[in-house]
Amino acid sequence: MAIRPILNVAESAAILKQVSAPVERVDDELRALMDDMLETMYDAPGIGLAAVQIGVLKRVIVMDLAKEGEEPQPRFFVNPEITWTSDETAPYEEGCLSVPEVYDEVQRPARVRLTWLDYDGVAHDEEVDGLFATCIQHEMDHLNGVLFIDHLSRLKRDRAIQRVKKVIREAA
Ligand code: K2U
Ligand code: ZN
Repeated sequence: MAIRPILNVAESAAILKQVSAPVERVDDELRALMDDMLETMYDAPGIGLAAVQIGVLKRVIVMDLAKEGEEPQPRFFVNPEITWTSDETAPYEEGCLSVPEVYDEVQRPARVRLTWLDYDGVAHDEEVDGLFATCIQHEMDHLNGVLFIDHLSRLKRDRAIQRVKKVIREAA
């Protein structure tokens, strides 16, 4: 297991804007990647992470929605697909590990139906809501080269990128 650097929009926008490729097979090499993604996410800390955020253009997401003090509940999504979205939407104050120190409200479908392969390559098909629905849509956007700031106004998006550039400059 290894903690990998997380790409940010100020330095790696070209990679973060790319569409990730489907996974051919769920094997030990892919499981090693998912282990690294999970360790990197916990270290950030975050509740979700897409492979593109550590520079790997594969359609893989990890997530853990367990709250502080709860038993960790890691989830692995290989080749996830959203097959249905509710008309009803829900707002959430989103952040992103690739857009540090920027938070803003994003409206997304409140419920989605999701298919995916898990850590062992077993297929799943579930309808989800709440933070699970919000987070998986945020991560699926990453797999399609979309950041949550792309859902904001042009002015807010440009200001967000300027803010990240300042945050990265000051961290250097
Ligand atoms: O993709 C990422 O950068 C991780 C995201 C996941 C996420 C974004 C928006 C809404 C839900 C999940 C976050 O940076 S993880 C940080 C976080 C923690 C608690 C609640 C929301 C975001
Ligand atoms: Zn993100």
